[in-house]
Amino acid sequence: MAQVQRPLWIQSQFIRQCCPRESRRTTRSLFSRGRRPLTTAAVTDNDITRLASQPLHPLTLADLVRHGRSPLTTSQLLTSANFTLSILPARLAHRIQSLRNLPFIVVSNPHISQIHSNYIHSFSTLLPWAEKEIKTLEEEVKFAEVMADLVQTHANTISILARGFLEARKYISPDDVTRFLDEHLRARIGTRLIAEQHLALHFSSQPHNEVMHESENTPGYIGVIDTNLKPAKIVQHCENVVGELCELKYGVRPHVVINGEPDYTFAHVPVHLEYIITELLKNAFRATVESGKEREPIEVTIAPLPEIMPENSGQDGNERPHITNRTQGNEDVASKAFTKNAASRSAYQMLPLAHSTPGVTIRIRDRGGGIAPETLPHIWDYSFTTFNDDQASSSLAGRSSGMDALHAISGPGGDGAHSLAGLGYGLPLGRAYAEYFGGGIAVQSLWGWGTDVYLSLRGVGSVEED
Ligand code: ADP
Ligand code: K
Ligand code: MG
Repeated sequence: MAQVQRPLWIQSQFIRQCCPRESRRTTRSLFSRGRRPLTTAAVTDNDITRLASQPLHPLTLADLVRHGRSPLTTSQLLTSANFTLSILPARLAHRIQSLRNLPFIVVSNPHISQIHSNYIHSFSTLLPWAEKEIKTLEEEVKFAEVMADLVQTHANTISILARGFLEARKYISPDDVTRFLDEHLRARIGTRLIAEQHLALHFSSQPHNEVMHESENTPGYIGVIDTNLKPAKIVQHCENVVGELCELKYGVRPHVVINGEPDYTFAHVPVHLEYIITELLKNAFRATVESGKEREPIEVTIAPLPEIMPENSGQDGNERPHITNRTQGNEDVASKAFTKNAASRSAYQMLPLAHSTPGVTIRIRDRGGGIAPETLPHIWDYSFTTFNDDQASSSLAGRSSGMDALHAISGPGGDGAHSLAGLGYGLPLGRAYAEYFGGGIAVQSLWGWGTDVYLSLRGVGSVEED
């Protein structure tokens, strides 16, 4: 297909955020090449109301992988761009409205209002495109710049929101915060995924690209989905990252033993898995060291799920697959957490393909003493933490808008990744990622002994069956 020159900054930023770690090859010099300003339009309340009144298109995995078969043709790339464009303005308008529905004193908080401004900015860059059709590759390049800007603008959201709601906690109940954040962050997962998917296709359409690593064009990747993702490899990588944080904080680190079926691979979004596993390992490492058990290994068991019974593999994205005996014990625990509030979450879940692969349960078992009974009911609340207040605010310190862009981005959760604990977002946001593709997280505490966390993930395709 024809090739069009595009600014390098979008490549470098995109690679940092979306691509699997082994394929990132960014250099600081790429960042210094400057970005050209995007065309924006003044945003009126009328624009927001008009676009927010459009129904939210329920996403299916088929939508996501439809345009991603290689070799990608020009028409597929344009179709992907137009599909992305048909989805995003309404989604951003909904987010803006939802922010405006918070109590006025909460939206006036400088951090929350920063998030509102970020949305208005992104909305203003999309507005010139809304209700138009992208017909040429030149237009597609400009649109890809808008997508890269969108992904970049919202990279720091988690810590900014965390700080904002911490400061505004006098004016809004924890339940209301959790309700808002749960919807907001789940919607954000989908919005980023759509933008990132189009960007990945955009880059993969350029086979001789000097900055792209070969894996973006490697069979096995469909945009940001790795169809040969090996959970054991992600666990090893996250063990190193979390181990460093742990050693920095406590001077010691426990080690991880992986068992079960470490060779298992399935189709999933690597950065999502990386986020979840990092958060679960952080919790396990912290508990293990704080209870003085750093010599006890953390055991990670990779247990592929057996076949899904066809009658329960429904299209509503909501039902857990029915699992046969082999992991029945685990499944009872996992499904308990999964079904809680499932109905209210479904609007922001990806609907699976009819024949999604069964997936895997990953059990993370630590000897860190378990979770106190009085703590247990709160662990899923955003911003609930047993890290003490000083530690919690130092986890946030210096980590908001002023942060150097080079350090700001560390996967889909963004910037909460630099400390071992303290935001209180690890479990609820990890669960939101797991549920996005129909999985879940369940926690089983043995108070006085340790904790088992069951992360169930459904494979995201059988993409050939679309
Ligand atoms: P944070 O780690 O920032 O505190 P999380 O949402 O990850 O936030 O966890 C919330 C709380 O749940 C933790 O503060 C801790 O009290 C408890 N918790 C989570 N995982 C474990 C574990 N493996 N062992 C003991 N307590 C845990
Ligand atoms: K929490
Ligand atoms: Mg945590």
